[in-house]
Amino acid sequence: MFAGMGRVLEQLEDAKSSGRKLLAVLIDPDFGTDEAALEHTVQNACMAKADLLFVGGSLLTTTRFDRCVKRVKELSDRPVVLFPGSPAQLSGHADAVLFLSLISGRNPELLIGHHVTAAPTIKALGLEAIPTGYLLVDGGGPTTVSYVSQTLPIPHDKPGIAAATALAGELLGLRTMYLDTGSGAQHTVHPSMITAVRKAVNVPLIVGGGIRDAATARALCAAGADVLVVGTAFEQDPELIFALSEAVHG
Ligand code: 1GP
Repeated sequence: MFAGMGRVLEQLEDAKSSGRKLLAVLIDPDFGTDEAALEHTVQNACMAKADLLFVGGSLLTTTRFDRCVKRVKELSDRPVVLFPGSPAQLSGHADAVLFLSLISGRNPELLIGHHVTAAPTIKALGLEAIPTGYLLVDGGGPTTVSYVSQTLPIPHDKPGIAAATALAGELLGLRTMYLDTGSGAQHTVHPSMITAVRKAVNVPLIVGGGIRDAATARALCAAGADVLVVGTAFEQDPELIFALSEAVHG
């Protein structure tokens, strides 16, 4: 779908305007230390025509982040986009980086601090930075991201808070919104919250956390998600990617 790579943000915007839904496969760099599993996941992602490969995680325990991104890029013909949990997760082997502001939280380091640290490196590496409002939503229990970020998620049944937060992010100039219940969450973002945010903003909506089956993927796309991100479910069952890709692409 993304042959002849252009800027990733433009590709997201084009897909949104034409109503094409996208699937992003999230690769946890720690999982990526298992070379055979990494290779299998990336090959499946390409065969299943997943649209994007995200690499990143809220807690990094491997020292081989750059090598993982390089390997993903070598193995795939999809755009590789960093989803960094910290300024340490940057690599010139990627095509773009989600330049994340955790706008559901009130931790200044995640609203501007890490950005100051990362900006010179992003420029030096020549990475496309995609200004992204990150909204952490309660998915049924504490997640690594809520603990590591030291922020409170938006309650799952408060779509109005999510909509107002996303609108503020759009007014501040952010170009995509990422609604996430966190990796391995019990529940996905509720479709009614996605619809409320969809009505509030025009930017592409990325939705992730706890997506494990095709019916859920279809419901989240129907509610207004433009990009679905799936990580944990593919680590547990690499073949699931084929059914989810079909559900997203219709
Ligand atoms: C996490 O949205 C991603 O930030 C993906 O979540 O690992 O639960 O698919 P899962």
